[in-house]
Amino acid sequence: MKQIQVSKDLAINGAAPAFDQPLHVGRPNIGDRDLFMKYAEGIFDRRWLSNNGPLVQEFEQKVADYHKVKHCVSMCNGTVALEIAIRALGLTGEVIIPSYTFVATAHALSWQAITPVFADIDPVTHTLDPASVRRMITPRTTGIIGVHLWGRPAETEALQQIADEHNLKLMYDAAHAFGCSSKGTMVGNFGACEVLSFHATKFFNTFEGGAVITNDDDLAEKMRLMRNFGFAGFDNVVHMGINGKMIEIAAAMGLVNLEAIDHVIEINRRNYHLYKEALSDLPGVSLLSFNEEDHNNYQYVVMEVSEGSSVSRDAIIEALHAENILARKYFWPGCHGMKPYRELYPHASLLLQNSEKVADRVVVLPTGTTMSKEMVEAVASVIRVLILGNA
Ligand code: T4K
Repeated sequence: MKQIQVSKDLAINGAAPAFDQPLHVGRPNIGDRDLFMKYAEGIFDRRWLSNNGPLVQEFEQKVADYHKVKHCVSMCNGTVALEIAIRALGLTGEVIIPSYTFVATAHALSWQAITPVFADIDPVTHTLDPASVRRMITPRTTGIIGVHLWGRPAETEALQQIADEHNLKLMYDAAHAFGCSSKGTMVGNFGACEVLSFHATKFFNTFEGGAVITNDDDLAEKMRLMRNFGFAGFDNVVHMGINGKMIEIAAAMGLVNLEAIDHVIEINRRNYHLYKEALSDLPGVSLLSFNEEDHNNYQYVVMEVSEGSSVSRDAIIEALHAENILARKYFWPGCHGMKPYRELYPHASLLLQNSEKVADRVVVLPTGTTMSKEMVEAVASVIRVLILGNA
């Protein structure tokens, strides 16, 4: 790795990239490989590969305990988990979601012929603005899906109040929020149910995977049946269903990564604070903060670039990519700006001004166990050079 000191050292000025290999946002964290191999041997010995195997059951119990909820219904990925939760809750017609989220939140509804209606976000928290949610309610609305974006819980009390007043179902896309809490209550205990993602790029992964966590016995039972084609025992199909099952080898990865979770969070926390310290005095640049009194997983380091910055957000991304730092502008341009939804809602941006503003500001920086202290410092110094060199 090259030392970066002055602006002419940047790759966009003709120098070699700061890093020989690309630094990715979402590089997987992988726990003890020997333990994983032991689990794999057990799977082969038992010849039980899928369909609610013993590792899946053990994994579900541990994830439920971790979040202090009654049920964890594991699934093959977070998107299918969303789809099953939406169907099990009986959502139809229109469902209100933020536009500023990963597109899977919207797709999970559209895929089932339910209309996603985009509400705006709070520009500070990046989560659903309850006032905007209220404005989007129509006679066709059946539910709200809040998103705990970046692992920071949405405004759960205000959303529950709206749902209760209008007799709407409330659930959460908690894909980013494994292990997070709000005012001391663990994610999993808000709304009717909450959906986790264990995708490779999440700080906690099962290769691919997801789950719905809930305290509702009937809902959990229904989702267990739905993820297995609706079968309630041999030959007896009682629900519309799909194949949404988690496989044993994914659960093995989950059990291994659960052992490593404290270590991963500690590294993420360290990296976040290193970035924060190094970038805090830069004009026009700020890092999204976390409530340190709650549980956070710090899996996304979100830098916001405002008008006061000497370099635009897109120019920063371009310069970082030239240095082999593959920062991302998640979740630009917002779902309403993506082709399947842009054509449905040509005037949506009039109602989604905060979403558009935030989508134009965000740069997500690499973190996780593959990022050493020195690497984080080097990424931060590239950003410093870029901003201060152009001020
Ligand atoms: N709701 C929300 C709010 C979500 O953010 C997501 C997923 C979902 C629902 C749906 O959950 P899942 O169905 O995915 O379980 C990635 C992930 O694919 C996606 O899971 C995630 N959100 C989203 C935020 O990020 P992309 O399009 O950014 O993926 P990609 O291929 O560009 O990979 C990201 C970076 O990670 C790249 O720089 C490469 C690196 N990478 C990736 C993989 C898979 C690795 O280094 N190793 C790997 O194995 O969507």
